[in-house]
Amino acid sequence: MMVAHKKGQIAIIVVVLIILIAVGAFFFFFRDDSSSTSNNIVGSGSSPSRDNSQYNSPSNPTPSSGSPSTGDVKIFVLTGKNFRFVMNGVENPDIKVKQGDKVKIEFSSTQGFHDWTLDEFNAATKQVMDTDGSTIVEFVADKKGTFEYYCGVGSHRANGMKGNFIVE
Ligand SMILES: [Cu+2]
Repeated sequence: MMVAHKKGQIAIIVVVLIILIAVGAFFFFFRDDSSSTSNNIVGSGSSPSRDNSQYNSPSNPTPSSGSPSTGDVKIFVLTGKNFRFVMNGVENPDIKVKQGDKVKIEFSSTQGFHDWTLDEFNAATKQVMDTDGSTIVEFVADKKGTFEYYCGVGSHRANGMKGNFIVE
C-alpha cells in the first residue's frame, strides 16, 4: 500500500514537472516569436492564439480554431508607457468593435510596468515591463456599450492611463 501510494505521488510530480517545462519552453518560444509582431500581426491570425490558455478569462474558454462566435476577430496592438496607452501613435485610443466580435489585445510596455484591463468583460493581460515582450488577452465583445479600459497597476488609471472600449 505505502509503496504504491508513493509511486503514485512520484508519477504526479513527474507529470507536473513535464507540464512546467513544456509551458516554460513554449513561453520562451512565444516570446521570441513576438518581438516582430508589431509588423506582421495583421494577417497572421493564428500564431498568437496559442498563448490563449494562460490569460484567458473564464467566460471564454474556447480558443479560436472553429468559429464559435459569429463575429470577426479584431486584433489591437497596444503599448504602455507612463502613463498612457498607445496604438498606432494615438494615445489612449478608442477601441471600437462590433457586438459578437472576438477581440484580441496584444499588449507590451515600452516604459514602466503596466497591464491592460477591461472589467466588464473580465479581461486583463498580465502585468508586463519593457523587457517582457508582449502578452495577449482574448475575449468576445458580447454586449454593446462604452466601457473603460485601464491600467491596473498602482495609480496609473488615476494618472490617465485609460481609454474607451466601444462595442457597437
Ligand atoms: Cu500602467
